Amino acid sequence: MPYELYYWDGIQGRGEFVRLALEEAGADYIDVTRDKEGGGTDRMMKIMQSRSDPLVPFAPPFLVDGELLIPHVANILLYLGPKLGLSPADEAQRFVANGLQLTITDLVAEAHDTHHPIAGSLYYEDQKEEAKARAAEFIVYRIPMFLGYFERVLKQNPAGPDHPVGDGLTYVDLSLFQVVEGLRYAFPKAMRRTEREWPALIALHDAVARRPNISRYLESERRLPFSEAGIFRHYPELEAHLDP
Ligand SMILES: N[C@@H](CCC(=O)N[C@@H](CS)C(=O)NCC(=O)O)C(=O)O
Repeated sequence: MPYELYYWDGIQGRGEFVRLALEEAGADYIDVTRDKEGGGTDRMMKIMQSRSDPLVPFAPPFLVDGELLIPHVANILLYLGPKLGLSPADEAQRFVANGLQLTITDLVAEAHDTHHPIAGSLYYEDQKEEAKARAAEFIVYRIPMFLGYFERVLKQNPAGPDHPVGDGLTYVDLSLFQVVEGLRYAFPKAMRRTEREWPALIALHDAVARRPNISRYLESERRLPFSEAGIFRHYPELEAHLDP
């Protein structure tokens, strides 16, 4: 049975962190809302609106594997990692990987809040001034804190700086690739100015991009472009205060 990934149609969003793992592993999966059979979004809404299923998820992404329904990116990757060969072999190290993935979850939430600092239910245009203040803070303090942290994790890995945890590729490597991609899209000026401060992280990003299954995926139609409907959004006014 193929895995079923449920996520909003038309955007990379948080679903992309799961897709990258499935794609790297060459796993058999259905991206339900994009499936050519159609009706996927209705199926997803029906699952989320269930009044009887004890596994009812609050929000996508969620993964269905047979009888199991698993919500939350980090939780999905904790589950899929060993099955896809994308987790450390050592059990204790799997919790290290999960901790890193949960930090990525925090970063993603903060990246979202740069364009929706007041409420997800309001239009960006209705919270633009607050977004400018929030994005300025994110650019100056939070991007360096998060990326500086991941750089340190890479450099402090006893197995070497090629991977954040253990001595082989895990889903955390793939998610860090997506973090760099997303931040480059959303804040190109800020990233151009600062990313040389994180050489190990950028080297990891480049190594992931070169992996055969990932590069094939990135070239495929399955990889949607970033857009102003996703998590990482590019609004030039949010970094207009920076030099080119
Ligand atoms: N912690 C969850 C967050 C899930 C989430 O916020 N999903 C968004 C789409 S990216 C959503 O549909 N949220 C609906 C809501 O918060 O009301 C995860 O990491 O998967």
